[in-house]
Amino acid sequence: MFDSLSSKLNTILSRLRGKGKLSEADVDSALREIRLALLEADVNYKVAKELIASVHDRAIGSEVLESLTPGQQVVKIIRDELTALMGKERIGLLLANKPAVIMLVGLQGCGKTTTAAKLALTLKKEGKKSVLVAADVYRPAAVEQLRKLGEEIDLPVFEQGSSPAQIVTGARDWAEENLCDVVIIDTAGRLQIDQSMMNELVQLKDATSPDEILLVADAMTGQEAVNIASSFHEKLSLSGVVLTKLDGDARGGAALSIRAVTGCPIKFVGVGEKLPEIEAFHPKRMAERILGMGDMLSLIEQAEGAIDQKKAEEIANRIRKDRFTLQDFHDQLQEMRKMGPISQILEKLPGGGRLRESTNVDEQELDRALAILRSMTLEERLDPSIIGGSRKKRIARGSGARVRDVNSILSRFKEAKRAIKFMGTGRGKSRFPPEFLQQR
Ligand SMILES: Nc1nc2c(ncn2[C@@H]2O[C@H](COP(=O)(O)OP(=O)(O)O)[C@@H](O)[C@H]2O)c(=O)[nH]1
Ligand SMILES: [Mg+2]
Repeated sequence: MFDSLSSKLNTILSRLRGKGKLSEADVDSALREIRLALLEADVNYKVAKELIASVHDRAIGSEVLESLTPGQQVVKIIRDELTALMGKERIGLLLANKPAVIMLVGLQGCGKTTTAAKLALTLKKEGKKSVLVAADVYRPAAVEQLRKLGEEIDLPVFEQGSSPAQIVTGARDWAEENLCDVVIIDTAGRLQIDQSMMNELVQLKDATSPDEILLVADAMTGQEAVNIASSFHEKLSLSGVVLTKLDGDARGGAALSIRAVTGCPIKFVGVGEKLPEIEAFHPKRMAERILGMGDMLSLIEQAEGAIDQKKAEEIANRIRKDRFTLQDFHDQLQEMRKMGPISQILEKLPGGGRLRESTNVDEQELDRALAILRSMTLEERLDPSIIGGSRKKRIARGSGARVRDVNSILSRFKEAKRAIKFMGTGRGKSRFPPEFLQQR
C-alpha cells in the first residue's frame, strides 16, 4: 500500500533518525523532500503545504532539536500530523435506527456493489443481519452482480419495485418485517457526476433518511477522488467515505487529502476484490503504515519513557571508547527491564512476529542475569578480571544462582564486548548486542 510514498518517506526519515544532532537546516531540507514526496503521491498541494508548515513549527524548537533523540522526535511529530490530517480518531458507522439504512453512492466502477457486500459481511461478523438493496436498475448486470454477492455471503437481496425510490422504501419495510438490522442500498453510478444522478440520489436520501451516506471512491484516482467527494458532499452531505482499491498502485493522495479537503472521515478502505478484503480505517495506524514503521513509534515512545536518556548516552559513549563494563551491562539490562516483557517489545518491531519466534528470549534468564550482576560489587563490575573462584561463589550465593551461571554471564559479557568491538562504534545508540539475549 502506497509503496512509493512509503519508501521515499522512509529513506528521508531514516536519514533524520540516523543523525545524532539535528540543525534547523537538516529539518528543513528533510521537510522539503517530504513535501515533494507528498506531491508526487498526488496529495493536495494545499494539504501538503499546511502539513509541512505545522511539522516545521513543532519541530524547530530547542526542545526537539536539543533532545537526545531529535530524529525520532521529528518522526513522531510527522506521524502525529499525518494522523491529524486523516482525522485523528477512527469514526465508525453510526447506525442508530432499526433497521439502519446505509446508502452507498459514487461513480460507476468505483466499487459500490462490491463494497455493499463487503459491509454486509463485516456487519454479519458483528452479528448484524443486512439486506442488500439493488437500486441500480439501469444495468441488469448490476442487479445480477449483487444477487451473486448476496448468495456468496448468504444474505437477502431486495430488488422489487419499478423505480429506485420505490425499491428503497419497499426494502426498508421488508427489512423491518424480516427483522433485518441494516439496509444497504447499492445505487447507480455514472461515469461522471451529472445532475440527474444527483437528483435521484437526493430523492433516495429523502425517501429513506439514511443513517449513513457513504461515498465509495477509487483511491487510484487520487485528487480526482477528492474532487468527487467534494461534489457529492455538497449535494448529499455525506457521513463518510469508503476508499477502495488501496491494494492497487494508489499513491496515497486520496487517503491523505480527502478528510482535510472535504471534512468527511474515511470509515473503511477496500484492499482487494474479495469480500473479506475491507478494513476499518484508523488514521493513526494508516499514518504509521505510510511511514512504514509497524508499531515502531509506540516502541520509541515506550523506550523514551523508560530509559534514562543520560545514562543511555553515557553508556553509548563508553561503548564508543571500548570501555563497556559489566556496570554498563547491568544498567542497560535494568533500563531494558523497565520497558516490560521482551516479547512485547519484539512484537512492536517491524516483522516483530517473526522476530519473536526466531529470538528465543527467556525473561527469567534475563532477570537471573540481572540478579547476578547486582550481587557483584562495583569494583567487580568495572573490572571483571578480578573475579576469581571465591568471588564467584559469593556472587552465586548472593543471587541464588550457581557458579556455572556466574561463569556463563562472564563469558557472554566477554563475547558481547568482542562483538561490540567488531561491530565498530559509529552509532550513538548501540544497545547491547542481541547475541546476549539469544544465548542460553
Ligand atoms: N483491487 C480491488 N478491486 C476492487 C476493490 N473494490 C472493488 N473492486 C473492483 O472494482 C470493480 C468495480 O467494482 P463494482 O463494485 O462493480 O463497482 P460499482 O460500479 O461502483 O458498483 C470490480 O472489478 C471490483 O472487483 C478493491 O478494494 N480492490
Ligand atoms: Mg455497481
